[in-house]
Amino acid sequence: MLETGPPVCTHMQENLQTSRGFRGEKQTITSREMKTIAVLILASGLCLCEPGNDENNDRAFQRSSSTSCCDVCSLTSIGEKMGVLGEKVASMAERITLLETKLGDTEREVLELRSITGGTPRVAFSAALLDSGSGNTGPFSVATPLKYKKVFSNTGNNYNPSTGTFTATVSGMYFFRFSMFNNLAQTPNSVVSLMKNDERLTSVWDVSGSDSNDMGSNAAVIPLVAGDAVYVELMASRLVYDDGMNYNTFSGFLLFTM
Ligand SMILES: [Ca+2]
Repeated sequence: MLETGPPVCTHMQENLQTSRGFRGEKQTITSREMKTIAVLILASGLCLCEPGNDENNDRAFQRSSSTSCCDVCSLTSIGEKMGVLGEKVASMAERITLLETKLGDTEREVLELRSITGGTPRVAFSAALLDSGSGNTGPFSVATPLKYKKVFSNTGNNYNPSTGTFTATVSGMYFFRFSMFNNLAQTPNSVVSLMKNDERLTSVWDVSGSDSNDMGSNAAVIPLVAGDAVYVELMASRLVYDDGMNYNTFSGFLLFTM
C-alpha cells in the first residue's frame, strides 16, 4: 500500500502494487515512470477513478479526472464532427465547380444570342414594279434598270425605289430574288437579269411561243462589300407587263456580315 500521495486511478494503483516483489519487498518507482503511466491512462481515455484515503482530495481528483475525461470525449466528438463537415465542404465544392461550368456555358449562349438579335445589322427589302395602274414597262433602246416602286418593306433603307437599285452599306452575304411576267403579246418579248454592278448574275427569258401569260423567277446568294449595287435590268428592246396583281417583284436581305 502507498501511504502518501494524491489519489490515483485503479490501474495506476494496480501497477504500483505489482511493482512490489514476490517477497513483498518494496521496490522504487521513479517519478518518470509515474508520469509515463499517467500519460498512458489519459491517452487511452480510461476514466475509472475510485476514492482514496483522503475524501477531500478524492473529490477534487474525481472532479479533475472527470473534467479530463470529458475533455478527451469532447475532442473525439469534435474530431468526428470536423470529419463530417469536411466531407460536406468537399461535396459543396464539387457542386460549386459544376455550377460555375454551367454558368460559363450560359454566358456564352447569351453572347451568341445577342450577336444574332442585336449585333447584326438588319437589312431587308421587297418591292413590286407598279405603284398603281397596269400596262407594259418598256421597250427602251438600251438596257435599263427596272424601278420597283411599290415598296413592301425597306429595313435599313438600302433599296432606292426611284432608281431600282439596292446599294450595300455593310459587307456580307446577301440573298436576292426577282420575278418576271411577260408582255401579254401573242409573241412574248421579255428578258430581265439580276445584276451586281456591271455583272450579269441570273436571268428570266421568254421570247417565243404563243402563250402570253408566262412568268418566271430567279435568285442568287452573293457576297457584297459596302458600295456594291444590285438591281434588275430589262434588256434593250424588251418589255414586261404588270397590274394590281404585282407579278414583277424584287426582294433581298442580308444573311450575315463578313
Ligand atoms: Ca413562253
